[in-house]
Amino acid sequence: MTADTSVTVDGDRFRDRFDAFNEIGATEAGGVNRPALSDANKQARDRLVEWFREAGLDVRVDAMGNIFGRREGRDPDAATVLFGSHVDSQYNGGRYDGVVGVLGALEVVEALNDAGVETDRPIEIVAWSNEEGVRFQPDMLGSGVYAAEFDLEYAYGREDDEGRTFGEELERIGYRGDAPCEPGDLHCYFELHVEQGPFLEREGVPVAAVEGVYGFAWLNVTFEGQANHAGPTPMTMRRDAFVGAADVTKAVRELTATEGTDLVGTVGSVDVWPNAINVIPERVEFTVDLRSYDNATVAAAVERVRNEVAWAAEREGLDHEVEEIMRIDADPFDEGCIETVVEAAEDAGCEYTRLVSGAGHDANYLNTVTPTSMIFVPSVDGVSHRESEFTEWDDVVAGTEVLLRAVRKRAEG
Ligand code: HGY
Ligand code: MN
Ligand code: MN
Repeated sequence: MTADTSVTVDGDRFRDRFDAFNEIGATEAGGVNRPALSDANKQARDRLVEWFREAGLDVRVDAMGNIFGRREGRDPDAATVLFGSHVDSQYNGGRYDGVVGVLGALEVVEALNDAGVETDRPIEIVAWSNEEGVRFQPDMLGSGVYAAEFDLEYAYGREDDEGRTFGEELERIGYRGDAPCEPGDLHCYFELHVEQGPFLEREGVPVAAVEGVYGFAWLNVTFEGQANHAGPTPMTMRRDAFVGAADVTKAVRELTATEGTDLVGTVGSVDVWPNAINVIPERVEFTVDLRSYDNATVAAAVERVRNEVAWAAEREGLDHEVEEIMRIDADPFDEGCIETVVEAAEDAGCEYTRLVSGAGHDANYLNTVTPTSMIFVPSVDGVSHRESEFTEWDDVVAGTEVLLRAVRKRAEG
């Protein structure tokens, strides 16, 4: 398909919509707080459904609360081109993570509507539920059920810190939809997303065709020691659960900071009980996030962390438990879809590069059910999962122009 510059995104319309949307759950520090299935997430969902309908899309919500907007093509029997991302956020998250991909997809539909373009294939845009996995682990739960990685019963039973289940909360916000959570006849999937790393900015390039996503494992580790008075208890009599957690944290850093490996590791969430200044910690529960583009590297790291937990427990006389919350394989995206993104960038006259994503995305799971690729735009200072997350609007528009062309290449003939 030759470059047709008559169909183009409206960057101002898109930015107005983006700013209005991010007023929902806005935080003082300029970020957003819209965790999955929260009241703010419901408000965001309601706004999306309203905008999807205004754009003439046929809206459906599936059993996991994934929201789809469908635009028919000339050939009703043709497989669907699906594209989108997520709108749930970290507790103190950024305005761009996920939202750029969902509102960018809507902007693509608006651009096609403005130009009166009818595609051959039907196209669908989507907002996946619970991509972040901060309130309900694991992450990418909505796309994971859709791709049959998890069953509905498991997903509905996932609990947040207050013991509320995913199923109850989905019901409470009115997004436990009737549509089955499973793929229809899909042609391919694209996802526009901010890079969430420093590479594109360092290269001075506005767009990347994403070749694949790191695999990763999430562990939940619990140490049980013994609470006691911080004063009179001799050091030789202590069973301090936090010392165990500190040892494992140090080991994760040593394990990942070794030269020549792409392995990264994070101890991100720590719960200490009783968490009092003058009481020896009795119980510490913490998470370990391990990632690499090589599955064997992740597997070896999980094994080593399990050993480090056992050794730390031994040294400090602690009981211990390691639960593997999730494991997802690294997977190269579909070469054909990567090529489509590259051609789309060339058609848009946009400088581009290729890279692999260290962040997980719904595209990980979509890639197991249909040919998939992603489009990245730069994150200023490589920052994400922080309220100061920022991407230059020209770069957002450049990425959306590439998404528009990639979708058209696949949906028109
Ligand atoms: O963890 C991730 O990479 C994604 O934000 N869920
Ligand atoms: Mn994201
Ligand atoms: Mn994220």
